[in-house]
Parts: sequence; C-alpha cells; structure tokens
Amino acid sequence: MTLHRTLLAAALTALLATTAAAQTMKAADVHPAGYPTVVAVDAMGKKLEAATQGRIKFQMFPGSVLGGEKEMIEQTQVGAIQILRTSLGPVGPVVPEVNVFNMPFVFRNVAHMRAVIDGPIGQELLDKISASPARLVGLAWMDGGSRSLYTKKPVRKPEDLKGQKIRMMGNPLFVDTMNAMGGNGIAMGFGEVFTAIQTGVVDGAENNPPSFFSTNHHKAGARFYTQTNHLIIPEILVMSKVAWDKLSPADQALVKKTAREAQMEQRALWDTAVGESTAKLKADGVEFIEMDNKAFFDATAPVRAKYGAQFTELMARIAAVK
Ligand code: BDP
Repeated sequence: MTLHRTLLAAALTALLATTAAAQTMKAADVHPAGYPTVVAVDAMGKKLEAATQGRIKFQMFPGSVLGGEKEMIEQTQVGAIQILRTSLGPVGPVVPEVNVFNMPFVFRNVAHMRAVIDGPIGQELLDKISASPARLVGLAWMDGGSRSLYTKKPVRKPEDLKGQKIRMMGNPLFVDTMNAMGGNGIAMGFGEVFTAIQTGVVDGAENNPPSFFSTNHHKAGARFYTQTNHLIIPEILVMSKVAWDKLSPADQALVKKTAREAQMEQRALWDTAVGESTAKLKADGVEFIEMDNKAFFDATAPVRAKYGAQFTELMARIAAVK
C-alpha cells in the first residue's frame, strides 16, 4: 500500500514535471505569411522547437487571425497568446514609457533608429516593458522602417491636409501628431483601413512601403505617397509574462537568444521588402511625392513638447546617438 502510494506519487510528479515543461507557443502578427516579421518569427519558432527537441512547440498565427493589434496585445497580457510581434505604437497606451520612440521625428532616419534600438537605450526600453505592470516581456526589436502619408489627393505641405481625415494607429499621440501635421487624425485598426479608404470614411493613412503595398491601400484609392517620414517606429517582439514565468531559466535564455537572432534576420528581409514594395507601388501608378519635410517637422514641435516633457533626458541621449 505504502509502496503503491510512493510509486503513484512519483509517477504523478514526473507527469506534472513533463506537463509543466512542455509548452505550445502561439505567435501572432497582423501581417500575412511571407511578410518579413512573420518569416523571421517563424524561423525563431523552428529554432526553439529544434533546440528543445520539440518540448516547445511553436504555432504561427499570421494575418490578424487572432484579432487586431490592440486585441492581440490584450490576449498576450492575459496569456492567450504567448509571442506577439506588434508595432510599438499600440503598446504606448499600456506601457507609456515606450512613447519616447513613438514621437514624430524622434529619430533622424532609419539608421539612427537602428543604432538606438541596438544599443543600451534599446535594451533599457525592453527592460522597462518587462518591469512594467503590463505583464509583457520585451524580447527584441524589429524594423518598421519609416512611415509616410498616403492620400487620394496630393499633399505637399501641411495646409494641403486641411479637412482630410487620416487613419492613425490606436494611440492618442498619433492622433495629436496628425492634427498637428494639418489633418484630422482618426484612430482605427489596421484591418479596417482598406474599406475606410474605399468608402471615404478616411481620405488616407500613413505607413511604410511594405505595409502600404501588402494591404493594397493604393488600390482602395490612395494614389499619392508623400514622403513625410514623420514616424520611424520600431516594432517589437514581446512574450506574455504568464508564459515567460513558466519557462526554466535555460529556456528563457534560449527564447531571448533566438529572438535577438530574429531581430537581425528580419532587418535583412526588411530592406529587401522596402525596395521591392517601393518598386511595385510605383509600377502600380502610385505617385511618390518627394519634398522637404521640414514644415511637417516644425508643425509637430508641440507634440514633441507635450509628450516629450517626461523624456527630456532620454531624448537628449537618443539625439546624441550617432
Ligand atoms: C505596420 C506595422 C503593424 C501595424 C500597422 C498599422 O508593422 O504592426 O499594425 O503598421 O498601421 O507598419 O496598424
């Protein structure tokens, strides 16, 4: 009897140990299969599966099948999604400290943004996310390039945006940015923008070339792409704190290492995607309007003053990064 009990207890403990160690990680992205972020995170999943002999199983859910970005962030916070690739934009409302990267013209160009995210400031922000009450663990950065404005009517200066409704990501900072740029910012989920442009609910939106092209927003009627480069927002790979806490320290280190490799892999894929999507947009008849964006930079100074007041020191450090 006692022996039976002991054996049973041992068997139970062993069973519990394996259940605790085995994990299926659901990874999510608004972008479709083949998009640089999805390809890089998929590769990360394969590495995790191989390195753990299948103890960690990885399943990718691309194309917003698990919801819009705001909903996916919420699902990650509660542990229904384990790994999420998201723009940093909609993370701002849950971790306000990240808004320093979400400000208009905070980075001089994409190279500057990369130097910042690859360095100590980038790591500090990942750590701030992990330490915040948001129940997210910051794993790595990804590249979201530079966002510019696309509209049905040509825009060359802030005055041309008067009365135009422009879709922005869900964060009051972006609505303020568009209002300062001369238009009317409307917060809306990524998946609703095509119909909104087509039906005239909005007159345009803003994004980087790969997203502009992959969503076909030019086919919904946005034919003019004004090179404002007003937002250079890094994207981020986060893990649910719920899932993170279930990993052994060794697995946590493995997740961090493969995430960091995914960051660099995505960057190479990204540069190719920017070139290809730019060429395809042009071939489809989209007019790229090159102009001096200083008027938009100047117009957004009050937004940097308002949101940047809490980040003065950090912004000076960002500006000092070569
Ligand atoms: C894309 C980002 C994606 C955002 C989307 C948007 O990669 O994460 O959801 O913009 O505008 O560039 O919502």
